[in-house]
Amino acid sequence: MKRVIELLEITSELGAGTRGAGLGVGALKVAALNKKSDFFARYPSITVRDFNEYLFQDYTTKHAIRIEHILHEFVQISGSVCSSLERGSFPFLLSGDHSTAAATIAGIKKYYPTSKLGVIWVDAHADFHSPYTSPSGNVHGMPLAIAAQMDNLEQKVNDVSDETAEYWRKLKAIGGKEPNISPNDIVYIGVRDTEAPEDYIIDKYGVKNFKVDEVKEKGVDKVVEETFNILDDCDIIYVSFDVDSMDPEEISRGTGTPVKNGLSLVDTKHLLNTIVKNEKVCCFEIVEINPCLDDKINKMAETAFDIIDEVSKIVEH
Ligand SMILES: [Mn+2]
Repeated sequence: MKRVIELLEITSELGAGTRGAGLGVGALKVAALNKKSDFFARYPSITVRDFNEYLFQDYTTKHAIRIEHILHEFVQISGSVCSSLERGSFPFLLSGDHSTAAATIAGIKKYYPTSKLGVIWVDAHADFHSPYTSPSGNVHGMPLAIAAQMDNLEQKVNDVSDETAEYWRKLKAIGGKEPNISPNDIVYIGVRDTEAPEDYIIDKYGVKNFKVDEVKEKGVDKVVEETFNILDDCDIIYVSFDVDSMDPEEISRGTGTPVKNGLSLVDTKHLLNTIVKNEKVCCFEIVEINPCLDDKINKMAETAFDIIDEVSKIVEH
């Protein structure tokens, strides 16, 4: 079946610890204009309401910062993703911080409640924290724990307030009672900055992580082949691309939490282009472009734009 892209523009940055990820979509548009690309004219686009106005207010939930407003935002995003799928479209999300991926997953499962959903997570981070384990309290480190309904109390380091616990329960329940994904149906690519509680989950469930060196040694084609073998019993697949998976020295530091020794641009393009060729891929999301932190003017967004321009054409091929 032909996949028809619908862009979802998500400007929320409530889950990030550094300000500016909400400007990622704007930075992509500037890149598109300067490159005289028709990308934003090529596809219909929907803007999802953000709740960034709450950034100007204090928060009370330090182990899951602004979680009550993130919950509101999740309702909007999951609804938009589900509606897009209902229209027969391929939701292509241009997002701010990575917390929203949990809402995207919830939206996919809302439309495909009985399908087994696999997740390809291209990122420097495992994003498997909960309020009970997070060192920062930033929810952009928690989307996979939300989607898999994982508290990881065995590795608890924080005493979480009743208020936080209540919102955390609601956040995990987005999309239904059952977890939206199983940890076994996640494949990481490029993850290289994790904390002990995340390593515990990765080891416990045997989550595969194709590290940067493994990608270099094996080559992208082999990595993609093995990724789809691991996810062989999944009916549909969601691809989540955090730009911090890429090497900050080669590309730019225009992202909230850059980590050295990342994927090269050549490998990243080859990787994503090959992954989205697979017809099981039903949704793509790019996150964490932060032009305020860019040390090379708008290089991160320009690079990210080149990537999504190619990926989008392959999706619709
Ligand atoms: Mn991430």
